Amino acid sequence: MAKIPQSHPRRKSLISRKTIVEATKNGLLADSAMIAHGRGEAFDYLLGEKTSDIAELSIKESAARLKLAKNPVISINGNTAVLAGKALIRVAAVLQCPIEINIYYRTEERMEKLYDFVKLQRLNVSKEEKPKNWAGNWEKTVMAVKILGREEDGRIEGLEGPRSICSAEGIEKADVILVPLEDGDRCEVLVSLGKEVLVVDLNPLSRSAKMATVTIVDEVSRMADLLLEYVIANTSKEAQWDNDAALKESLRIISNNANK
Ligand code: PTJ
Repeated sequence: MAKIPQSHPRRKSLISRKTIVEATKNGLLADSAMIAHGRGEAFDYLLGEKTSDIAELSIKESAARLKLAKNPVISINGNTAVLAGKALIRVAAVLQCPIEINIYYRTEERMEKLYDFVKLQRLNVSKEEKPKNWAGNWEKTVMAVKILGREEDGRIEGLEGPRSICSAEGIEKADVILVPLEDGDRCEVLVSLGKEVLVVDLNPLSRSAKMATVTIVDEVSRMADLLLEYVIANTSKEAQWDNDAALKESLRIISNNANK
């Protein structure tokens, strides 16, 4: 694949594309991963390829809820692992919560490949400098992050077949779940089970965006870096979070950009 010049105005987007293409070749992603990514790209383009004020507020709210949770978990699928896996491992380390690999198009082969991939990401993150404003033994804390998902010993009540499979120690037990690029049905069921579901989705019109407790309408790797800052900082949750109003604000931004 051709080298992307440093000066290219859409360099980050092209690098993400390259990451998705290479991860597909390596068998980490679902067949439809590129379609999902392309849809995300289109919305990101309309959003101006930057974190909006409302997205930042949703990230802050999500950070506060994850910090208040008794059993938080970060669920990652194929696209999320390759685009934002390392950043979300940093977040999990600060929160001292597990990462659960939970994939929609579940095959044992993909699960094993993703497990090895995320395990290597964890090792690499453990060797990094500790994040700014965070105190403690970074290497030990990162290596203590559990990577769940392979054990398949939990079930999501209300879902049938492979979609119901989860980890008993992860999603089944969790009270607050951060789940980027979630599917609408599962999001609805998780909310109906009384869990707080924090979704990341560039499409403010998707069913999952509408069903979630808090929707972060932002690109997953961009938001993950900011989420790390907010889980380290002292943040408090809003007295009342109006997710519909937040989604309307993202739609207003898209419409404004389209009319420029
Ligand atoms: O790894 P698996 O098997 O769990 O499969 C993952 C995909 C993403 C292929 C699967 O969940 C899927 O098909 O998802 P959908 O139904 O296409 O939904 C993906 C949603 O994520 C769409 O609404 C996109 O706009 C959004 N999206 C895509 N890329 C990004 C994104 N949102 C945030 N950041 C992105 N990079």
